[in-house]
Amino acid sequence: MNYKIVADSSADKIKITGVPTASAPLKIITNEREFIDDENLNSDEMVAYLKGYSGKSSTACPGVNDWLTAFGDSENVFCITISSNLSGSFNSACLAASEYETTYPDRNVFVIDSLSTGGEMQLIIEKLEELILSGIAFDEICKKITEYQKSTGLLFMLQSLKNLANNGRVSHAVAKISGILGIRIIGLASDEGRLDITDKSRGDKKALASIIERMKIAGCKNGKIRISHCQNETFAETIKDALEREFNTTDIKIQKTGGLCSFYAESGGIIIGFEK
Ligand code: X90
Repeated sequence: MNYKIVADSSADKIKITGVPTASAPLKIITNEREFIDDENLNSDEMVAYLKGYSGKSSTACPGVNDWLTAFGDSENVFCITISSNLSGSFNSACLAASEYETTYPDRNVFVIDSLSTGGEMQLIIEKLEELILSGIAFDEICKKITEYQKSTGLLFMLQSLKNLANNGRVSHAVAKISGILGIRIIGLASDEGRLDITDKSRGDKKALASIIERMKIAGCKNGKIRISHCQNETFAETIKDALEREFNTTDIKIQKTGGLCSFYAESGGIIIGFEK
């Protein structure tokens, strides 16, 4: 029985090595250029280009064929998507899964709606790797991963909500506040997988205090934390040090946001997946 873990590219770069993986790319589209969020994308160049571009921009989720390509010829596939309340990715993954299982009746695909993105998807991927390597049955892994999802959360800190507002993922009224210099918008992925904005803090110091407070309230414990940043490595390191002290945890990793999260989190944005 071979296994594969597949996620859309909103999960950022997949780092596990114990089980084969594949990423289904989302796309970032402007009137002039189209960026495919795969390993060839230079997201810093994309962010720089977007800074100087004033026309319309949008994104597109993976199509059924992108998912089928990612499944490859694996017997057991675990497929993780960005929140179904933010994207059509989950829907197209479900269509791909049913086509795959109809064509190959001996194969299984379990599609997981992360109700989140970025670092929380990373945590789900890492837990799947652990469960697969433990040798338990496919159905058992499905049950355990569904249970695990209840014990993970996601916090974000954004300096601009422009692309989120222009694409209808937050209201323009809320986005306006984020245009004020020095303001950091902080929030959590809600239970329904939407952006739940909780704080507007001025400057990094106050933002850090709000981040810690919100993570405490959300039930963050001394488990794993996965931080992604869009061109904000210094502050990501500061957050890492503070969270290590606050939650007495040593398993914190930092990585750059991929294309999709860079587009929406924008320069300076930080996304934190954590265990409760
Ligand atoms: O299908 C598509 O075109 C993709 C649409 C994605 C829209 C939102 C992505 C947000 C990414 C922002 C902070 C994290 C918020 C997560 C809340 C569940 C990054």
